[in-house]
Amino acid sequence: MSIANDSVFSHIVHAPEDPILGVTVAYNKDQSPVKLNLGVGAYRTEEGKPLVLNVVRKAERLLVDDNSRVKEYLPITGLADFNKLSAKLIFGANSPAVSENRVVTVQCLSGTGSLKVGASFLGRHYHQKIIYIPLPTWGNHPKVFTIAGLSVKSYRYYNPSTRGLDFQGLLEDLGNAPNGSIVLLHACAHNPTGVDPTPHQWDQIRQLMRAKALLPFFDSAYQGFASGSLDADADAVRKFVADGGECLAAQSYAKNMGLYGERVGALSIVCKSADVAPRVESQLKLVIRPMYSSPPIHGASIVATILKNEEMYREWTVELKAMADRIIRMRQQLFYALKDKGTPGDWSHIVKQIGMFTFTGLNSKQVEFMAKEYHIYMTSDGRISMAGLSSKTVPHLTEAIHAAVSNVA
Ligand code: PLA
Repeated sequence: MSIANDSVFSHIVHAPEDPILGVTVAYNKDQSPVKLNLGVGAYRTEEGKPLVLNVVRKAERLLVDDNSRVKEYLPITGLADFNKLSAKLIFGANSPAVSENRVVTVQCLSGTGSLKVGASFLGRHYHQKIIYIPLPTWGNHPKVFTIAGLSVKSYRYYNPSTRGLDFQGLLEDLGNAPNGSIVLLHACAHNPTGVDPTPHQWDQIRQLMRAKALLPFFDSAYQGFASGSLDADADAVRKFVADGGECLAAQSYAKNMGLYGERVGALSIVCKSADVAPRVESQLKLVIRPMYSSPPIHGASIVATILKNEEMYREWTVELKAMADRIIRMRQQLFYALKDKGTPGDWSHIVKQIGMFTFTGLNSKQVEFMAKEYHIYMTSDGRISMAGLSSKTVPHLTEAIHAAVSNVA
């Protein structure tokens, strides 16, 4: 009898690749010298290379040269300095919620880990087990919240015909949500659509949500990447905190500090009163301890080093703005290239949308065609990472889009 056939795992079926990370797998297999990966949202330089910020290199050198640093376990909640500084970064330097000790912040494994810890906490301790997520949203959201035992529903967000916000649909769907439901909101630079509510619309969303006691859970994966300003990109979150109500916020340093693989992030829970906060924190520790015990030390130390040093912080904001500006330039270059070429269709959404992605409107057949004929890779919903584009590759992408919309229905 063959041993292979006896595997206790022989019933297991092969799972499909992840819709976003699987694009990189396909790209890696392609042998073409002109191949281009616009799938995953990872910043590239004009030369198409990954970027480690100068200020990050500097912080790492300081850390390495500091012999007083050791590799002991961090507390379950992570590096205390990092947590304080992260709360300040998202809620603002003068946030009353922070100074009144109403905010609990725990270091987590990047944005995904922060969402996961928040979701598990809510699944265990929050009375309403329903979460509303925008349609569409980042593909990992429904998975993270379902596994936490929450029932995932969606609210209308994007209108394909206007390529803008379906604001009426959003208000209707949140208006019909059961009281107390959790609502996932992208803090800025909505992924995948690049469409954000205006400040006035945010205000209306906030008022509706507070009136129905809907609990906001902000996903802030792109602070600084939308406008180039860390403060402007935190505006929506800060408005919700300023009204005295409660909310959760998941922060990621993957994009804005380029710390993708270091997995640095934070979950904050803003409570109404300072007496609740320590109890919430004690329960977060019970979520984290059996999951991964305590978070890694290196990435959080980099972030804390930069955030607490005025000079390095300033340097970071300059480098961050340069990344955001390059993305905006890519939008303009692609838009004008398509216009000059006379590519059928209205492409103005490329310059109107913000953040890392353009939601092109290309359909899955056209996406497939571009991978096959032009070796250009993107997610099947037609989302392209503008951060993966450069002046050198804009013409090739323009050719490909032109051919796709001209030849594939
Ligand atoms: N939230 C949103 C809205 C995101 O777009 C991403 C990353 C995350 C959270 C998680 O990021 P982190 O765990 O690395 O901090 N989205 C990427 C990568 C950039 C991915 O899918 O993992 C994307 O291409 O959509």
